[in-house]
Amino acid sequence: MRIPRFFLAFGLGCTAMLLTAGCQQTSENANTTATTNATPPGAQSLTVIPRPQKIIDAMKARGEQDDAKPALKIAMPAKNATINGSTVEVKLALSGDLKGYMPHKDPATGKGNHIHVILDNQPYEAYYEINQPFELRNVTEGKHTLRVFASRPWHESYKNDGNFQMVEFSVKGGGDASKPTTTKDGQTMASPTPAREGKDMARSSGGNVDPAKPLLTYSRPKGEYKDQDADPIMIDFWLSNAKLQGDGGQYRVRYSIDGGDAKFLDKWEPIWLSGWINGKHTVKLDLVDKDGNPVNNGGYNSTVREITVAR
Ligand SMILES: [Cu+2]
Repeated sequence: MRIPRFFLAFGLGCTAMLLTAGCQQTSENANTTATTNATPPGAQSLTVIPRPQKIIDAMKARGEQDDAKPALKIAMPAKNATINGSTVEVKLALSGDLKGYMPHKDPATGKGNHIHVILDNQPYEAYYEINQPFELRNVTEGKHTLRVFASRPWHESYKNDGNFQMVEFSVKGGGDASKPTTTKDGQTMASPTPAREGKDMARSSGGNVDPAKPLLTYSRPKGEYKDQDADPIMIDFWLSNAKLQGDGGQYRVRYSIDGGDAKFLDKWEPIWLSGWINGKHTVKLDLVDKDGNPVNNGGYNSTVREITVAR
């Protein structure tokens, strides 16, 4: 059958337009996954909103806990300890003015007070039952840092002195994330997973951090945000040896979403951002001085995390 040239050209044009539209959609949000392609394309416009009412309600329901001043100590690993093998046991001692604050996961809701545990500059792991050690598994050989601080069920950290602790330690004969956990002799262990809290860690090594110098510790957001948890999303961080401009100091925390414009946080408190579109996003936090210059401390003061939003 003969197709008139006009229709042929029109058809090709449509195909080209469709292809172009597809490409544009992809490049606008390069990390959009297949499951989120149904989302109408559009620019994301984020706004800082006040502390959400559901968190205000949760604070009220917790009595005095929000005024607690937890004091954490890292009992293990000891400062500058060398750990033989790839499993690092973390033991913490919690004291201070707790006002009823105690880490624990409610089995019904899967939520509760918990400690944020950060190996090197990886995303934190949540640690709930602190009467038992937390295991960092498959930790690679070499020098590492461990940072911990107490947090609330909605992941906002307590920001009092003494709540943040950091130690440096080393691992000898460490793990390899691509291999199963093995014994010293190289045999696969019969029961590699004890009934303890813990996590297989990604490969990383510790930064050359000076604990006496300004240090920005990225905490939230991380991971996957679903449904009502995906809007708004909280940014939260820990700050050591540095005061922000709005708190009478000279530093600022600069943040950028999806590589966009730099915005500044001048008070040490969380913010909530509303307006996320589905897909993958990056969140970058940097500590900068009064002139806007990055303040380096072992590479930890500039952190990018990828998160996934699925509303
Ligand atoms: Cu948390």
